[in-house]
Amino acid sequence: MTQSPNFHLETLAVHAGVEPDPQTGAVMTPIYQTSTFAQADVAQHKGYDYSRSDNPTRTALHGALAALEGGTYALAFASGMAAIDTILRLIKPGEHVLSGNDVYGGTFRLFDKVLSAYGIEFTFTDTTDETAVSAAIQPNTKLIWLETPTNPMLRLTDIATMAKLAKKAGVWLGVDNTFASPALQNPLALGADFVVHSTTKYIGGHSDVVGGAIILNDTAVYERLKFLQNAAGAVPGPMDCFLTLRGIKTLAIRMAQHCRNATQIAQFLADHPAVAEVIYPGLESHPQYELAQRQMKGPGGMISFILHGGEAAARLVARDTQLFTLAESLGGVESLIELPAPMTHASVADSPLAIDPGLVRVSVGIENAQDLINDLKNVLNKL
Ligand code: P1T
Repeated sequence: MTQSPNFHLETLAVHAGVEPDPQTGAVMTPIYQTSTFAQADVAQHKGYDYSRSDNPTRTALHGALAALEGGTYALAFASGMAAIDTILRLIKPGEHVLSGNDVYGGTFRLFDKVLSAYGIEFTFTDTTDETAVSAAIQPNTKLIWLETPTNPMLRLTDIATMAKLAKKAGVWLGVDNTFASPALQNPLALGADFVVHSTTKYIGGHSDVVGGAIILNDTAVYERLKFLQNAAGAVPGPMDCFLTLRGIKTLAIRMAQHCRNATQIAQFLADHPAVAEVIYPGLESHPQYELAQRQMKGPGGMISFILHGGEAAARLVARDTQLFTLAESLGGVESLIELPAPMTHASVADSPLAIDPGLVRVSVGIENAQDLINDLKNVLNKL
């Protein structure tokens, strides 16, 4: 497909990065399930020599990811954590990273338990507070890292404001856009230097593949990241790239349904007497409702809530729903429910980032909204 900045997301999701196979005309990108490629002569090949360095199915995925985020370059990884880890390899011992204080538990663990030991300094700050971020920037700061919306508190950071701040300080801004997906928010357009995704989530969309991605515009930094990726080797296999590409085709329509369903469910929860608090960027009660309206094309499919019955009630709800499966992860077509404190965010338990053990997080799928509401109602009415 001729790439055009004028195509809308729905069109890009179906076509971007994908061309009919030059050999056969196959409309779907083939799964080039090969580790290596024949060479005509020593070091003479058709652009591919070894699948850690590159693979045609991965190349197609790179094209799709770059187009979705409106970036020049994309790199696909074996997981979201591998993508984040590769960006952090741009930072040297003695340099400083300013991270949001409400990031995914695994991201916190990587920063605090792994990379700190290699001499990289981290400060965890509330990135919703511009003054706090300004004050936390140090002479050796190289990177500001944030999620918006955050996992699992669904706090929002004004990306454009952070980008201005980062530019003024001469530091990079990295945004983990996993919760919004490229359908709802494009951080590069707002001034971020890197966008990261756990493509395991909305981009893949079917809970059948683990993957990650970095999208960016800077050529020199891209070359360095590509070098690091090949040197360290956390690449996705061809089948994983194919599954992710296949998922991307329906990203736009899935996100629209996730948003519609979650909006109805958040309202239902807010009205239910067993529920003490609902956190959802699409509710006017969200403290950053106005920012959500301005920065996001939709409020997303993730909802967090707290019950009057606290942790005991939360555990019952998570155990007893039928359509909402009790499981980690998010962003798939099926609805999931979990308790971040003992599950996805167990790694922040003993830190200042610890999550209320009574917080319930749901990833609202694309099923019928009323069926999902009935499932929650059945359990909540028993509390
Ligand atoms: O699981 P992986 O593909 O490595 O992605 C890590 C990751 C990065 N960023 C965000 C915002 C994430 O939510 C995740 C993974 N999160 C879960 C598995 C979860 O259930 O929250």
